Amino acid sequence: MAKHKAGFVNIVGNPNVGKSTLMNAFVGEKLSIITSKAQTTRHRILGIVNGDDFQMILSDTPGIIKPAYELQSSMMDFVKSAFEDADVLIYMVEIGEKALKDESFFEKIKNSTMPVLLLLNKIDISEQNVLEEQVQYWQEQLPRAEIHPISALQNFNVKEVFERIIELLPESPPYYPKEQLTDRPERFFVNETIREKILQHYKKEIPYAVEIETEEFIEDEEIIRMRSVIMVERDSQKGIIIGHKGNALKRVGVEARKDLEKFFDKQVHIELYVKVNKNWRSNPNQLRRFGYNPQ
Ligand SMILES: Nc1nc2c(ncn2[C@@H]2O[C@H](COP(=O)(O)OP(=O)(O)OP(=O)(O)O)[C@@H](O)[C@H]2O)c(=O)[nH]1
Ligand SMILES: [Mg+2]
Repeated sequence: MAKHKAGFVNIVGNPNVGKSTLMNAFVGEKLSIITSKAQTTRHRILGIVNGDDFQMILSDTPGIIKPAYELQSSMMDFVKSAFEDADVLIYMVEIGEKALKDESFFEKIKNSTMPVLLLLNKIDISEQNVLEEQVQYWQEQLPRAEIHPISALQNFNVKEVFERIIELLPESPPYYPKEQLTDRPERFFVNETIREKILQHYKKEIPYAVEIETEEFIEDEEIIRMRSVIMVERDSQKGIIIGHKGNALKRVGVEARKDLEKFFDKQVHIELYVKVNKNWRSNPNQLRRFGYNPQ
């Protein structure tokens, strides 16, 4: 039998390029939330793909930005950590994009000694001649990188890239038990599902001022009962989240419940309430409490 391979495959890139879409496609589960808004992902999230003779440990990371407040600095710490332990680095760009939002990260990619796969995503919305021009551009920028055009959304070239990553993985015993899919507890997925609905339904700054904490998660034979708090930074935001006659909040609850029933494959009852936690995203203690501590 072939020797066992295992390693860390870390996905980095600008916001909204499709990093989470790719990780979910590789894992075959919705581990990371996906929306059309930038900064959807706030943590480093592991997705583990197990085969008889390999274990691929993927990391989805937040999109690279220049941080403006503490929460964003912590998000960039997750990205930095992803440069440090990668066996294979996936740098994802989307069609039409020219450079990373932060040049220091780009220099890190340029100077890294690990294998770099540059994935040019969203080719389903691109013309052939644009695609060729982009491949050439990135080849000049990163001569050492392997370039693969893909569509993470439509699963184009995703399997081929997956096979190529396995080739690049070092020989190693598995790092995690073979049945493990992620490093995150169940409550994390509850929080993220609720946050996804908030990103989808509220405008401007609201989703970025929100953090979720699931206080109760009780699984019975038939049903999982959960209670989660939606935290906002200011009183005015609380009213917006709740909405007229509570309708906006109700919608978040209904949609999150449907997704969570699919995710856990069980009936779900979810109770939501809203609380003001003044300026939590600039407060180091609060950030630690919500799991944004440097790794
Ligand atoms: N047309 C097209 N859209 C895509 C593709 N991959 C992802 N998207 C869309 O791009 C948007 C962002 O996708 P995400 O996977 O959330 O992107 P991300 O890089 O994880 O974003 P952040 O977490 O905010 O950094 C979503 O609306 C996706 O549906 C693709 O291959 N083609
Ligand atoms: Mg993401």
